[in-house]
Amino acid sequence: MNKKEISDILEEMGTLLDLQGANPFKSRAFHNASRAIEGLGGDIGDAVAEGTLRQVKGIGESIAKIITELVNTGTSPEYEELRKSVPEGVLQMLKIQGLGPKKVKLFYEKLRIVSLDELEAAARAGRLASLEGFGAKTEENILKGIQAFRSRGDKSLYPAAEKAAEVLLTALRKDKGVIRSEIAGSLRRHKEVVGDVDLLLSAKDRDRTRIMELFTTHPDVQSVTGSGETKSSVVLKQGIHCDLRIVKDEEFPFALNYFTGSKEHNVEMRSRARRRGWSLNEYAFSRLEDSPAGRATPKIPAVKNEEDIYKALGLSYVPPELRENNGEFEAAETGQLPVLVTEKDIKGTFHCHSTYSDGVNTVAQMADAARKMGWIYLGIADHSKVAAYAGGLSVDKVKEQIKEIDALNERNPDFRILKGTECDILPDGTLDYPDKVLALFDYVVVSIHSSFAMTEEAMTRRIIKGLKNKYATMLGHPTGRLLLAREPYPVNMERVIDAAADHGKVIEINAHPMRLDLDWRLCRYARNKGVHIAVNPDAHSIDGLHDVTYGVGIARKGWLRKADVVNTGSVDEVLALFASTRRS
Ligand code: DGT
Ligand code: CA
Ligand code: CA
Ligand code: ZN
Repeated sequence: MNKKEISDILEEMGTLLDLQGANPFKSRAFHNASRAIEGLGGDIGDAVAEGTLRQVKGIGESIAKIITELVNTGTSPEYEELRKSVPEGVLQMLKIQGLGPKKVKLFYEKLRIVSLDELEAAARAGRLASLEGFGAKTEENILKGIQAFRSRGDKSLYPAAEKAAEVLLTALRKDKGVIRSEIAGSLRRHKEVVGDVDLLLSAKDRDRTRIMELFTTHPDVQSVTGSGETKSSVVLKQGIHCDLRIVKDEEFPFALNYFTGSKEHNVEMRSRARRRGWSLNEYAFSRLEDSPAGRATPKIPAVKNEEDIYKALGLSYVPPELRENNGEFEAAETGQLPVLVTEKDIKGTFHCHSTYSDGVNTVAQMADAARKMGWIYLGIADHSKVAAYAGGLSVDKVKEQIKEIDALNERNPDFRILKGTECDILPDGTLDYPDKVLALFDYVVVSIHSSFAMTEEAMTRRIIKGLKNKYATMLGHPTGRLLLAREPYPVNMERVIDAAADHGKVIEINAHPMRLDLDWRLCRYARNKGVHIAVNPDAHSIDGLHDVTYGVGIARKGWLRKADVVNTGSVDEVLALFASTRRS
């Protein structure tokens, strides 16, 4: 164990003692010791071995004993004991802004709250206000704090990371010394959540220091966690971590390739280079001393951009989204990489809400916005009747909406509003409207919004039963996950996809940045089974329509081509496909 680890454990022990309501002198001793260790010069192992711990100010006999145990064995009985006394989730609550041990202790002891989820539910229900000194305002602040903690976490949702990257890059590009610049890392690979943002640029050596300073002093930067000539790291005000690397321009393609990753992709790139007798790193190709190809080592070709690196290795250019060592090398070797769907291919979308249920814009406003985006159709799929909390539609309302849409369509023959519903799959797998109502729609999105607590087997059967309904067209947000906030419900997605294939049903990629569900890892499986995918924004407003872009990113990451995505088709093609889903 190193100094940092020991210091963290002492700090945690102090906090655990606070939570237990122990003698404040005792807990303070641990907090003090933690700081003393953090600031200790030299090696902690040496201090233990030489028996000099007691000479450190702030470290008494009992804490010296604990540190010795930690260094020698990696743990200490006293620490283990303390940890057992307080549930994990209670410690997590301390990470919420404004919550210290005193308040958390109250929640835990008076209300038996032992996790963030429970704390959130209690704040929502107004149960915290029953405690002395708490009111609606504190509850509101706690909810805000929980939300901030979740969006921060260790990771960021894609749009927040993308926005941060673009703001920084735009600022840096104003410097005349910047030659090339690019987003790298998981963001460039279009992962659904991003750990840290990686930025890369090329510049002459003499310009580096100035550009680095531009980065570390940017107004969005909250703290600088590392700074050097070629790499700096910062934490932004929104809590997002960001690395900037500056390389020479001739190194740029290699650095871009390396820092785009993934690690697994890089490993395979390197091993393919080795087989040619070259080494490959973030700066260049070079000749291996002990080349397996011996004298026959091919000459290293000139590299001007990333394409040249792939070409040199006998590969076609691999789009960043596919760089997960997930079959892209085999495909790139044989010229079989897919031509990926693009945003320009999208002609409309299907899963959108209006003021009839919980949307904020009218059907006409939504359609108008879609037309302005260059689309030729828009599907409105409001909630079904059981979803009362979301303004689910009665059968009368359904008929009223259908009439309104028919009238709008008659007035605007150049644009088609499609009549859909987002119909709940009830716990027993039946749908929330009877068949004769479902038959009124052009299509039916079936989804789950309640009764999540089921076994995987029961949930899988429930979804398959709902999807198999003659009138079901497509499955909405298949796992119910909310990225960085709510886990998926238990469901065997392979079996659901198999059922969709057997019954000719569509599955959506819900493009809302917190969902991105169907997961990209399953898209190719679905595609290979012949399942069509719809990219749906689940828009509750005009702005929400633009989320389609995130869904297209996920479709690309899932190897989908234009023909695999339903909403690249014309109105007639879409309606024909929808009709075909009712045959089974
Ligand atoms: P993240 O930030 O966790 O969402 O994921 P990445 O992929 O952005 O990971 P990050 O920021 O740690 O590193 C950026 C890229 O740098 C990564 O995708 C591949 C490359 N890289 C980093 N560490 C290693 C390594 O140890 N080996 C190899 N081959 N590549 C690495
Ligand atoms: Ca990263
Ligand atoms: Ca990084
Ligand atoms: Zn929904």
